[in-house]
Amino acid sequence: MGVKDYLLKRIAEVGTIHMTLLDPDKVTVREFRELALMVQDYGSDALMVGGSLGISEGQLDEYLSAVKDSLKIPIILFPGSVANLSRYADAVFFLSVLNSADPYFIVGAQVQASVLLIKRFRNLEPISLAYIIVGDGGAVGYVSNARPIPYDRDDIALAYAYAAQLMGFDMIYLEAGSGAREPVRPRMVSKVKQLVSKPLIVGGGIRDPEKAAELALAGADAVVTGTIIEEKPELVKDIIKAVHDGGITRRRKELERN
Ligand code: 1GP
Repeated sequence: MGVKDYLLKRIAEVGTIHMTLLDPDKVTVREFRELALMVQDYGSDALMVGGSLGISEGQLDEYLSAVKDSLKIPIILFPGSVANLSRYADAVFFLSVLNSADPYFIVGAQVQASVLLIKRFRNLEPISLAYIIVGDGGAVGYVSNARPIPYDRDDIALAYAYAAQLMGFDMIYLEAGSGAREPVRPRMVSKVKQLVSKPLIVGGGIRDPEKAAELALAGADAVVTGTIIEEKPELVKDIIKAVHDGGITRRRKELERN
């Protein structure tokens, strides 16, 4: 089964999946391996690997080859640049920063990456992703020259997400930015989810189980956490459980309504 199909299957099973983002720039190879195995043990559904500034292909290979054979969950690249590809991953989020003011981040980098995917990384499964930056935006908002959507402008987020669906992206990501002071608001998630049927990923600034559960209940199909594993690793297990419990509760309510 491909990685996209696996993610869709897990979303169908638990309502909301949890994905862990690890940035190889912030940890050693050994820490990377320990954290990846830990989150797999805690029930995280996939490992996303990347960062806004990015590391070289050689370094990435070193990190990923250290975990590849021990991980059962898929490794999905979350590239900050075209240099962040590795044959040791299973898939790559082929992302377009839809609300960047710079066409390079909407389609330019993707054209460059396509050449690499066709010629050098044929084993990587591309999953197209509309990446929409909200609120704080964090480093990725700055680096990709995004015009972040204000936290309370659900209407603008919905318009971007619906456009992404019409354009045929596989998945949509509402991103407040790594380490954001405030995550995307549940109200925005639920407004987008009412009209958009593509899997909706939410991340950035999620630091506690309560917030993670709120986002799952609001309609997120996937919740991503990154920074918390560096700040308070003891919370990660509860966050993953909160995501799954929130998703299952939402799924039950949906079934009761229909
Ligand atoms: C960033 O959404 C992810 O791309 C994760 O954000 O590091 O704040 O958890 P945090």
